[in-house]
Formats: sequence, C-alpha cells, structure tokens
Amino acid sequence: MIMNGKKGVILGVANNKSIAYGIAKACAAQGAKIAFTYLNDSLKKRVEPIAAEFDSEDLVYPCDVSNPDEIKALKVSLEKDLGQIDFIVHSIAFAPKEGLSGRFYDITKSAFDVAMDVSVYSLIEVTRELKPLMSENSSILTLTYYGGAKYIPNYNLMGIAKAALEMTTKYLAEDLGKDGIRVNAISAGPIKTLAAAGISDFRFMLKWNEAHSPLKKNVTTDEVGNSGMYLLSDLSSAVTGEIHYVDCGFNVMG
Ligand code: 0WD
Repeated sequence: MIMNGKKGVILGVANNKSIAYGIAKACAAQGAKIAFTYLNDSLKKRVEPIAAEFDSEDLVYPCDVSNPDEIKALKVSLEKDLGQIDFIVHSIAFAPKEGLSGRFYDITKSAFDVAMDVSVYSLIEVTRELKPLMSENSSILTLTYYGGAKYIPNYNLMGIAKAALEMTTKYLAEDLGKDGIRVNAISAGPIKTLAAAGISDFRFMLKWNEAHSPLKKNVTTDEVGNSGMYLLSDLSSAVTGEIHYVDCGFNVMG
C-alpha cells in the first residue's frame, strides 16, 4: 500500500467521469485518506456520494477557487480535520464557451481573465494557502493538455491557459523544492468528461487520437489515475517540475 498514512485534498471532482475521480480511486486503493471539494451546491450533491465511496463523508468542503475566502476557509477546515497533508490535486479548469471555438483573435479580455484566474492562478493561490499544512515530503499535481504545447483546433483560450499552467508548474517546482514539496503536471489525452463537453468537435479529437497514437486507443480515467497516484506517492520522490504525458503516446507523433 504505497499511499498508506498519506492524507491529501482533491479539487475538481465533478462526477465519476472526472479525471480527479480516477486519481482519487487509485490513491484510495493504495491507502490514502482523501478530502474532496466541490464548486457549488449542485455539484455538492454529486461529490458527497463520491466522498462516501472512499469513507470521506466527513471530508467534503466547498471551494470555488475564484473566491479567495473559500480557499482560506478550506485551509481552516483541512487543518481542523486532517492536520497535516501530503498531497494536493488541482484538477480544475474553466473557460467561457466563447473562448473555445471560432476565430482565436476574437477572444475577449473578460473571457481571458476568467480562464486564467480559474485555470492557472488558482494553482498558485491554493498552493500558497495550503502550504502551511503540507508535510516536508509532499506532492502537488495539476492537469494539463497537449493544446498548451501545440495548436489544437478549437482549444483556443484553454490552450493559452494550459501553456501558462505548465510554466506555473515549473516555477512552483523550483520555488517549493527547498521546502520538500514537489509539483508536477499530467498532460492527459482526451477523455469524455463534463469539461470536455465544452470543446467543439471533441468527438473528432477522440477519434483522431485513437487513430494516430502509438497505442491506437484513448486513455481512461483509471489510467490517468494510476499515473497520478505515482506522482503523488514517494515512488516519484526525485520527480518535480515535470509535464508527464499520459496520452497513449500521441504527443510523440509528428
Ligand atoms: O480530455 C479531457 N477531459 C482532459 C482534461 C484532457 C487533459 C486535461 N484535462 C484537464 C482539464 O482541463 C482540467 O484541468 O483535467 C482537469 C479536469 O477536467 P475533467 O476531469 O476533464 O473535467 P470535469 O469532470 O468537468 O472537472 C473539472 C471541474 C469542473 O467541473 P465542471 O464540469 O462543473 O466545470 O473543475 C471544477 C468543476 O468541478 N471547477 C472549479 N472548481 C472550483 N472552482 C471551478 C472553480 N471556479 N471551475 C471549474
């Protein structure tokens, strides 16, 4: 049981199709104790039964990452209920629909600001607020996508956000290394989740990846979950600042 004795918080479970759910499943199977957060009351109803699946019904907290007070309140709750933590999963992204199709240069400043705030700055703010709780051998994981490294049709504004998120991962890794905290990102292949439903022609992306990846298949949430568990565990104790592709090899194709 690789995660025995480890405690952490997972932000970004929306339902049992979420990538964060796959990560929770893999960590719980290896003995981790997990706290969960939800964005709003309608997602609370979905997240509570999921937390119960992992014996975490008493560890479910609100946290809209665009509201600094909710992040501060999360810190207080986690300190009271878990004390120290060993890992954080940031599996959150949002861009207004207008930023996920059409001409790229039509992106508005307000859409840009929202996407960067929720999808990028939140990683910095969550890290800073929860850092006092983090043990000196802990791990932070975020989720990115290939559209942050290369052009992907319709990914538009989220591509810009993911590029910034990937660099944020590297700068945080350098800054927190001296405190014994590792920071990594998984670049997952496309998976049909709620967030993915916002991207135009997503079904085409799935078919394209399946046909053109070395493994000739699409990745599953369980597969991303297992790789996430590795990055959160001591098995990856010398890995930080890494953008780890879990995409059936798609990114190596020319
Ligand atoms: O193909 C995919 N699905 C990929 C997703 C490929 C590669 C990366 N990713 C990334 C996403 O960009 C995101 O960063 O993985 C992360 C998780 O996404 P997901 O698992 O695909 O999507 P989902 O199950 O929808 O979880 C994302 C959740 C939100 O769900 P909804 O559908 O309600 O937007 O992020 C949360 C919310 O629960 N979220 C927030 N949480 C706190 N505060 C906020 C917010 N302001 N906004 C969104």
